Amino acid sequence: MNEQDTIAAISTATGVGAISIIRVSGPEALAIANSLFQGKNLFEVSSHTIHYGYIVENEEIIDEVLITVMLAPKTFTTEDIVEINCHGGIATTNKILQLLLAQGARLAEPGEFTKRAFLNGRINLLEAESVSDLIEAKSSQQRKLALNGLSGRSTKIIQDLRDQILDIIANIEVNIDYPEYEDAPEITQANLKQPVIEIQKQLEKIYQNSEIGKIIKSGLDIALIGRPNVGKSSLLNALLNEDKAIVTDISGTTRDLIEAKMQLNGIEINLIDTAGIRETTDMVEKIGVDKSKKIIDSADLVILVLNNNEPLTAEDQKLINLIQNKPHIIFLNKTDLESKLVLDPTLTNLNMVKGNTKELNGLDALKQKIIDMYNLDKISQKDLTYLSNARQIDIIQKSLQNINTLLAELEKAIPVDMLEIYLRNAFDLLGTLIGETYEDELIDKLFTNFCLGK
Ligand SMILES: Nc1nc2c(ncn2[C@@H]2O[C@H](COP(=O)(O)OP(=O)(O)OP(=O)(O)O)[C@@H](O)[C@H]2O)c(=O)[nH]1
Ligand SMILES: [Mg+2]
Repeated sequence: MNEQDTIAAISTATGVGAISIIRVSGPEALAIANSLFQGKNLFEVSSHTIHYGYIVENEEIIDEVLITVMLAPKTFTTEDIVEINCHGGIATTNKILQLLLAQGARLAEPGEFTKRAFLNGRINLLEAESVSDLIEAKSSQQRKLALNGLSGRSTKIIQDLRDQILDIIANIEVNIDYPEYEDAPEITQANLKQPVIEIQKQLEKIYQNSEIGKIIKSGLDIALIGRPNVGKSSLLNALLNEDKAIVTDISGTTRDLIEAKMQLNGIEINLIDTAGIRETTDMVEKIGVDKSKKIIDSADLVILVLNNNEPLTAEDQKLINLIQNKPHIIFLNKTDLESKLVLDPTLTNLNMVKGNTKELNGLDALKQKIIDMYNLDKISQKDLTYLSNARQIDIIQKSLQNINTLLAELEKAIPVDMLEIYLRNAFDLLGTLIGETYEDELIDKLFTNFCLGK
C-alpha cells in the first residue's frame, strides 16, 4: 500500500442525521477539496480553521458545507487533513465522497486513518487499539478504560518495564564484552535474581489486572441453568426487573437461549436464560437442552437454580457435579414455599444464595456474590490502567513465561550469559505490545477491525 496517496471516507455513521463528516487525509487533501469548493481558497487559509462555502460540480451546488483545514504535521494522521461537514443524509454524503474519489482520492480502508497515525508515529499500538475501544465503549467503565489507554498510561508502564529489562541486558553485555571494565557492576547468578524477580512481579500484576480489563471490556456471560420449572426465567426477569422471558408453571417453557443485558457496578452482564435440562423426546426441546449444556462450558459464570420446595432429584445432582469445576453460584429458589430440599452435608461449602423470585428475596445477595467473586467493587473508578484485549494479554503471558523460565534456569545454575536470551525475548515481546516492533500482517489485521472512516 502506498502511504503517500490521499484517502477519503465518511467518518460519521451512515444514515440520516443532521450532519455528516467526510474526512480526507494525505498530500493531495487540500487540492482535492479545493477543486470542489466554492468559498475561500483553501491553500490560503491558516491551519486548524473552518470555512463556509459550497461543494459544486459543474457549477451545480451539491451542498452547503463547512470545511475544516488541518495542516501537517499536527493532525491525527500527521498528514494534511480536510474534513467536510455536510448535511447528513445518505445521498448527499455519498455524492460528495464520490466527487472526492473522482478527483483522485482513494476510499480509505477500515481503520486506515488510525493506521496512518500509528505508522507515522503519532500514536503507538496500545493507543491505536484504545481508539477502537473508545468507539465501541458501551459502559462508562469501558470508556474510561479506553481513554486511559489513549492517554498513554499503559504505554508508560510497558516502557518502564522494557527499560528495566534493557538495563539488565546492557549490564550482562558489558560484562561479556569488557570483563576488565571495573565500573560496570558484575552480573552474577546471585545478583541477577533480584531484579528479574522485580520484573516478574510487575508482569504478574499487569497480567492479573488484565483479567479485570477483560471483564471491563467484554463484560461477563452469566448463564442460568437448572431443571425445568425451578424458576430460571423468573430469576432472569427479577434480575432485569422486566418481563423478558415467558414464565409458566409448565415444565419446558423456555426452549431456546434468551439473552439480556444488565449492568452491575458499571460492568456489562450478559444474562443467559436456558431451557430446563432434562431427558426429553421432544425434538425442539432437545435442541434447547443441548444448547443449555453447551452454555455451561462457554459462560464465565453459571448460576444453577434449585427448587427449595422439592427434594433433590438425580438431575439436580448431575448438574451440581457438572458445575463443580466452573465458577458457579447455586441459587436456592422458592424459599417462600415449604422447604423439602435436603442437601448433602458435604455440599454445605457450595457457593449458595437462598431466595425467591416471588417476594424478590435474595436478589441483592446474589448480585453481591457476583460482585465479590470478580472483585467488581475493587475496579477503581479512576485508575483504570489495564490491558484488555486478547492480543495484549497473550503478549504479557508470553513475556511472563520467558521470565519464569529464566528464574527456573537460574536455580539450575545455568551461566548468566546463556539466560540473556529470555530477557531479550521479553524485551522484544513487550516491544510488539506497544508497536516498537511489528509485523505488517498483524498491523493489517488489527486495523481492519476498525470501523470505516476512523
Ligand atoms: N412460589 C414461587 N414460585 C416461583 C418462584 N419462582 C418461580 N416460580 C414459579 O415456578 C414456575 C416456573 O417458573 P419459570 O421461571 O418459568 O421456570 P423455568 O426454570 O424457567 O422453567 P423452564 O423454562 O420450563 O425450564 C412458574 O409458575 C413460576 O411462577 C418462587 O420464588 N416462588
Ligand atoms: Mg424458563
